[in-house]
Amino acid sequence: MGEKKVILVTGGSGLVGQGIRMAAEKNPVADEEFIYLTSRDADLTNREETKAAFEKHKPTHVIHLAAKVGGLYGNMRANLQFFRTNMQINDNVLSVAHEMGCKKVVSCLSTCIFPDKTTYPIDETMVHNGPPHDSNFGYSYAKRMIDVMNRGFNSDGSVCFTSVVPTNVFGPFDNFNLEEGHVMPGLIHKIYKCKRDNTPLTVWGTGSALRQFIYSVDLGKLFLWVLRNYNETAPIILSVSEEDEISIKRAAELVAQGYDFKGEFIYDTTRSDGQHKKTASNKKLLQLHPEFKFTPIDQAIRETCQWFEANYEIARK
Ligand code: NAP
Ligand code: GFB
Repeated sequence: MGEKKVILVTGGSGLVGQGIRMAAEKNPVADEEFIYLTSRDADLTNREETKAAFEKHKPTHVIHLAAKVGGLYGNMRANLQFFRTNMQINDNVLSVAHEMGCKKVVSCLSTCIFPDKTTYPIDETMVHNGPPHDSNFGYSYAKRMIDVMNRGFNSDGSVCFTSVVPTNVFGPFDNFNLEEGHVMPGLIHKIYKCKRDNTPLTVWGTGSALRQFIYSVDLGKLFLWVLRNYNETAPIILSVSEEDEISIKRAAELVAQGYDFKGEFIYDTTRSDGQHKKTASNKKLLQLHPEFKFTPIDQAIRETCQWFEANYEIARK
């Protein structure tokens, strides 16, 4: 048996954190103890509270997820707050983890932080090659600074601070709030109500934007693989393949299938489409982890619709 690992998961109560918890509970490893933090345990924008949480749990490893997170419209309304809050959280967590002697920290970027004007597919070398899409510049620059700090903390070679770059994530325990959340939970929430009330579905934007979606259950497994096997400073994209990219219209059709909803789709084109596409390559992941199998998206959406329906009262909405 190896040396005991105490793995602190910041943002452990959220969509991605719950995906990691499900993966860790399904395949437990004897020398790994997971601790899932929520903002009630510590407000990580506050350095004293951050330090107290680390002193209490004495982690050897950190999966750093905690962040101010939102969909396109939440970001468009509050870019400065997304930048400042996430800069505070990230600087506190990474600097305290380093001070406390944590051996490895896996932080979380996002495929929406890459340059808006770019060639495709996007890969891990392109993070800083130009300004991000204007709709979420605050969140994007704060995320990019994680990569800068990782290079700084790793400079003496004694620790491994790295990051992953998930594409759009969805699954159980998501934020289903229509104005602040992401598209997939928004469609799941809306179509649940359209089916219940026999009303037409309003899709925001033209429906022509393209996205790659990863199921939180799959992402949880990939986070554990990164924790145990990936030790480069450079980030690694965690996404389905380019050919799995779908339009928002197709995503809405798949959610409608998940609920057997046959009502009308209305497109509210007064709402922004945001980035048209942010097609990312998962070539590096598949070269290092070739046996990984993603859940088919129609199955993942169906399971998430079932979770939402069964947990409607407690779901964040
Ligand atoms: P989420 O469901 O909103 O969860 C956010 C987590 O961060 C929650 O546990 C929340 O705690 C915690 N948190 C927020 N502010 C905090 C603070 N001031 N102090 C301590 N904890 C705080 O978000 P998510 O989708 O799981 O995102 C997790 C990570 O994945 C983030 O870094 C995000 O940028 C990244 N990511 C997400 C997506 C996506 O599509 N969702 C895509 C790419 C990357 P409470 O529950 O107590 O509020
Ligand atoms: O997930 P989402 O809000 O953010 O997706 P992004 C926005 C796309 O979905 C736009 C369309 O093309 C919208 O027009 N859409 C259609 C909807 N109906 C809806 C709906 O009901 N709700 C929402 N939210 N969108 C985010 C970044 O970009 O990606 C974040 O802003 C984060 O920072 C996230 O990184 C992963 O995919 O456009």
